[in-house]
Amino acid sequence: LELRTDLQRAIATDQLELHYQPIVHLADGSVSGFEALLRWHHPERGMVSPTEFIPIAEETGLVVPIGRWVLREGCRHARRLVTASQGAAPRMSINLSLKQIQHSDIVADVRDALAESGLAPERLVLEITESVLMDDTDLAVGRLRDLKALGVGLALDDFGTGYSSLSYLSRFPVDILKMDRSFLSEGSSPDVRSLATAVVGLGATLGLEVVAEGIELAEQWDALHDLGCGLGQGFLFARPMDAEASLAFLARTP
Ligand code: G
Ligand code: G
Ligand code: MN
Ligand code: NA
Repeated sequence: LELRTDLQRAIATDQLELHYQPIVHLADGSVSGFEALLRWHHPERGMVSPTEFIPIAEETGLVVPIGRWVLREGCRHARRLVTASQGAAPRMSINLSLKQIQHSDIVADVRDALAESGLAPERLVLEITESVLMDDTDLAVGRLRDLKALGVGLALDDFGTGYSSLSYLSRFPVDILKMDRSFLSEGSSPDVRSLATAVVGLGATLGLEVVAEGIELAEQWDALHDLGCGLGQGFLFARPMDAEASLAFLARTP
């Protein structure tokens, strides 16, 4: 497809941009950090979603330079947010794809992005999905251990949607579970609620932080806080926003 050729040009011509969505403490709504979400402003098609172009980037290998750009830009902006913050310094979460972990020198890329930005490693969280854990286990375990050794945090994204068994959790050095938003989609349905309860309990048992994704309603916030879920993300708190807006958000939401 022509999107492939266009994607090659996207980095060089400044068509990529990161937006940032806050992750908040459910106790009081204060900011814990932000998740960087990639946006592509295509010259003719307008905004192209990452769900559309990340698979193309993976097939073509473009995910390596794109991912490297995301790491550099995300860390650079995170450093600005840390400098601007009045309270606890916010963390930055960055999504990594399977191909990035397999085919790039991801450890060097992360180390370089940290060094270049001056961001403290513990302020960076790398989000991976269960597919990373399942695909090539030995390679993935090795890479994740090397990343952990840099001092960054690791989050398991979309947790609960894949096929990974609980045994993965003991083999991979994960710090954070991001509970998929499908666990909240039925709102107050008892089944969904009991699944969310199970994930929060699992996090507590294993000493992992839990982030509930996709919170859209005040009742969901209340229910999750009552369950003991520490962190949340969703349209109720804020939609993904551009870099300047994220600085303003941090300034008014300590
Ligand atoms: O951002 P939503 O805004 O539409 O993101 C859609 C999907 O794209 C999510 O699953 C998200 O994890 C993924 N995504 C967003 N930004 C990035 C990125 O920088 N790298 C990778 N690999 N995936 C991303
Ligand atoms: O897979 P990942 O968790 O990285 O995807 C993040 C995606 O979730 C982004 O596309 C983001 O825009 C979307 N998102 C964030 N908050 C909400 C929400 O409250 N509701 C819905 N429907 N999507 C959300
Ligand atoms: Mn994510
Ligand atoms: Na997710």
